[in-house]
Amino acid sequence: MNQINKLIDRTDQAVGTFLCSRSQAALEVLAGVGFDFVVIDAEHFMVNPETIERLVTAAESADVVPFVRVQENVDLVQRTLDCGAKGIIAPMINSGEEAREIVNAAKFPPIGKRGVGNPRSTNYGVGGAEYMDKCYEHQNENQAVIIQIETKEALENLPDIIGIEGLDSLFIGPWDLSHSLDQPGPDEGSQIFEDKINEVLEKCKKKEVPVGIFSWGSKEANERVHQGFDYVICGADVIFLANSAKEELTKIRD
Ligand code: 3PY
Ligand code: MG
Repeated sequence: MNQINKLIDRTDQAVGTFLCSRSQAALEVLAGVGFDFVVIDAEHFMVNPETIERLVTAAESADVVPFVRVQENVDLVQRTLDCGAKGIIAPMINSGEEAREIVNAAKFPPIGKRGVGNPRSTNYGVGGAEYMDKCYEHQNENQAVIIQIETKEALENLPDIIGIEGLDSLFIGPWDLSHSLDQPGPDEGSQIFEDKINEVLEKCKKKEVPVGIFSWGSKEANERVHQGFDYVICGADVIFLANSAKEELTKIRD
């Protein structure tokens, strides 16, 4: 069972958040307060591969599931999963072809074309060939491939994207989607925008593909859960820091 389904099964409403700061301490705090998963964001922040490995390792000790949002290339996908991340989120995927490329990089044959090796996720091969084969099989099942839907083109090509074997979940990026649709942001209640979100949700439900969405804060996250989303990624370490710092400072200054 892939990580997304495991999370949904365990909690009924899986909640994750982004880690933007590259900080191990922040990751451990987020784990400590009970987030189900943390997404290390290498799309919008300068995170090098060694830092990804360090944070994935720290997440294991802190008992929180580590996903990584990779950059818009496939190179990082294999190595991110090789170092032990429990899943990747690929942003800005616009077609079935692009989604297939991600699945190819993330899944071993026969589902994809990921190359085998003896990385951290196979315990460096010290258990021998048979053990490594088991690792590859386990990773095909257990490492989640999450495709981000956040453009007009992706909506148009949704039927091609959604049916791809090896794709474990879709995740809506509402901010980019609102820009791409030339609609006001998710916080401004555009009906055209909400209709599009509902369309994705319904199509995923029909195909039994787990679907998640980003929310800036808890109010929006609760609404999305009630709407039927299987999981939410709510906020980010830097957003929480900004919110509580602002609140405390205002209380002193006011
Ligand atoms: C977006 O809203 O565009 C995102 O990528 C959020 O994760
Ligand atoms: Mg985005």
